[in-house]
Amino acid sequence: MRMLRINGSRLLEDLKELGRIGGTPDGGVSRPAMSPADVAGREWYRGRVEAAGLHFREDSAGNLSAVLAADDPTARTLLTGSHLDTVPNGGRFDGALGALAALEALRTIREADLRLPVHLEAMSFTDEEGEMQDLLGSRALAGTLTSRDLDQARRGREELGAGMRRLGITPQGILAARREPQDLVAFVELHIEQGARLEATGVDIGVVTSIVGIRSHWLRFVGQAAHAGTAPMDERRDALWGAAAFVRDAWELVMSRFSPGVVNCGQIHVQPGAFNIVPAEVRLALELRHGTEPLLDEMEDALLGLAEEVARGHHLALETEPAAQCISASMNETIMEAIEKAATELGLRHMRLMSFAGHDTQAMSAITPSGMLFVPSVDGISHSPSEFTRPEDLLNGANTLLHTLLELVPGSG
Ligand code: HGY
Ligand code: MN
Ligand code: MN
Repeated sequence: MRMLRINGSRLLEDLKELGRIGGTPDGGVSRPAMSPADVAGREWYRGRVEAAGLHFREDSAGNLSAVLAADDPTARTLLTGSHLDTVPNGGRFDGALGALAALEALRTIREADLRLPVHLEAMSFTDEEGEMQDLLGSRALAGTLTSRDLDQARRGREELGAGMRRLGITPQGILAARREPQDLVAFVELHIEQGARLEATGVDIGVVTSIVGIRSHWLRFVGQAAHAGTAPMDERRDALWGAAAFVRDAWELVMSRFSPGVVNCGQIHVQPGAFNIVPAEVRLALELRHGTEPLLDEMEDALLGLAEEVARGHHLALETEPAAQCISASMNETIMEAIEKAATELGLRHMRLMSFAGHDTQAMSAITPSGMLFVPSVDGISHSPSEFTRPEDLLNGANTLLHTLLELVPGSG
């Protein structure tokens, strides 16, 4: 089995084909979860699974998978995979690499006619990127998603409802998608690093030790609409002036007190929204990340306290609304060692590192031993059309995933 390798040209061709679905003129891709482009990507994936002679499965949360069944129907399942959905105008490798390399690993094992004592299942999880709810599909599979999470869908219940109808899923189905832990062996995910540490250190494979916790809120700064010409500057209750002051102060707070934690305000909506009206209301997306829950608690309190203070100082009202969150997670030592062994046998340099990107693996670690491996991102760029990973790194990652899975098959050692 040591000499087994994936079919590199087939994987690269799959990545190219999938990248055309929702492809953007600047070489990026836009397949936000539950969008028509996402539906097209899912249909394409189903075709590839069936063309490979693998069993296609879709659960009640819309998680898709390819299954290579063991001869023994009572066998447990070794899971791998990632996600097909993307951020708006994102890159061609975030999620796609892990989902398609997992499919390629199953195809390779099937073609080698290896009879394993476990079912192998390559997943593609619903809405990893949190278009509606962070890690929606993997948290549903792990049984940690709640109806409150669905109520807090980032695009609101109406758009969530339309998206669910597009996928043919229901809230009840999503909340019933939990798998039994005793049926599972482990979960392993291949992903691009989305940062620059591997590239900077000349290392081929990143072995993830832990994954960041993420929290998010909608902040609503409320002032008073007024005439942009006649209202005296010192009497204005300008919601955007306050929100802008908060963004600036939040940056400084996190940089000075919570590094390496991070904060981001990725969306802002101004009402009424006209050149000549002083903004009455601003809705601001606040996201914060840190390595542990206690640090996140401290950071969240400090940021929400800052928002209150800035609102007061600008004579504004403030409303906060939790939006989505996912809990930080430590990776399983046995799986980290299996990744390191696979990389070493393939002659690849590897290093352990933390992930400040969120991943399905952190959701899966709630239900089964989970681990994750990275390949380098050129210039550390991701969530951008410029996201790129060299073909040899893509194939190194896929072969390391293949041999990690074989390493984790019970009795294979
Ligand atoms: O936002 C993230 O970290 C991930 O790409 N969903
Ligand atoms: Mn991802
Ligand atoms: Mn992403």
